[in-house]
Amino acid sequence: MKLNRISTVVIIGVVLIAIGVIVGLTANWMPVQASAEAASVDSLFNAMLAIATVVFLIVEGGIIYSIVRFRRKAGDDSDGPPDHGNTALEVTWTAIPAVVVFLLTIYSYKVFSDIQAPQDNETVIGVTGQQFQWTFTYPYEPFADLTPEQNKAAKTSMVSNELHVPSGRPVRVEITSVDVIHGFYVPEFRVKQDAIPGRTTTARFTPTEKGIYTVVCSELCGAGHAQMRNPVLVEDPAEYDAFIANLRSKARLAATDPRRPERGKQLIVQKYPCGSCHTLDDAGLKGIVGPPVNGIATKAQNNVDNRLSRSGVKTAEEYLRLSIVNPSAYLVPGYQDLMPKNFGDPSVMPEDDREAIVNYLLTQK
Ligand code: HEC
Ligand SMILES: [Cu+2]
Repeated sequence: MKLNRISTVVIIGVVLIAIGVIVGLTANWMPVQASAEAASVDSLFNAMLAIATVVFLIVEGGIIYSIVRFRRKAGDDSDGPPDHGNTALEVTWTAIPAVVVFLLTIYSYKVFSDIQAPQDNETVIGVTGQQFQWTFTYPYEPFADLTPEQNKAAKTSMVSNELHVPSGRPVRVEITSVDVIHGFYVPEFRVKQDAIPGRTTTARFTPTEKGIYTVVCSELCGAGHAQMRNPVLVEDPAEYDAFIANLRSKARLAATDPRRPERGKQLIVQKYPCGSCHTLDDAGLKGIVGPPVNGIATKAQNNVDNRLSRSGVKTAEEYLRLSIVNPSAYLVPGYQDLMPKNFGDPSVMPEDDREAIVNYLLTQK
């Protein structure tokens, strides 16, 4: 009888483990593996999935078995027998999971430290999270013929809202946020790292699969969280170098005449998150959280809704500047006070950027 029960338990155990292994080996729930690190993350995930499958079957199977086997007989209104536990059983069901969790800890730590290990010749790209857009800052080599100030200005223009990365070269991203906590997440790379204001976090990956992916935000960060998606382009190293060269020539132009309206347009589209809230046809922005800014210069000049007088300014230019640095000073009727309050901070938006944007908006008649 006893032997019989033991062999039943062993057979059930073997069958459940076999099912777990099959699920772990055949599950294909992840998107394409576009980085060198993806395979080891997937192996870890599948190992956990196999174990979770066995646990799930034991727990759910036990519940269903007990519901059927120990169902109350008709007319039996007696209490169940008092039960004071079973020490051997409790030790077993504590010890086995403890060992499993311990092994998984070692395995996960190994995978994590392998993929975070520094590599030679890393391409370092800055990542900034901001309600509601990612911006990427690329490496800058100073121009020999520019003054230090001009080089400084050019450096702040090495930004894009597209993440371009060279296939086959190791990349390190240095991530931060200027407002709330965001999460830098590229599922195809199996990379996910929090973006924390006042701190720099890092993540490493080596892109391997050419293509266009998406970096999303994995922390609920406000009204436009779901729009916080930017393209990721894995390119041939030569294409990537051409992208950098192009950014560099734009940065050079920005350094010598930083307040040009065309630069303002470029900043609105590429550097600042205006498009996640505003519609502006001229720049291709399609946000709906804030008012459309088509024809904003004319609206401001004509003092529509008394916006100039009510915000205490005289000219359209002053009004537009105030709308950016102190959005709460005057609220456009029908809209809430949702615009970011940190554009007045020069570390978030340098003066030249702000003036270029104002100059650009003044062209929107
Ligand atoms: C998180 C959403 C959000 C972002 C990002 C945002 N805005 Fe706004 N913006 C608003 C809202 C909401 C209003 C209306 C309330 C108010 O007037 O402050 C507004 C108002 C404005 C106005 C006044 C419009 C009018 O009709 O008078 C201007 C100009 C403006 N934003 C420009 C910008 C620029 C430039 C950027 C990017 C640097 C930007 N906004 C980014 C939400 C946003
Ligand atoms: Cu976010």
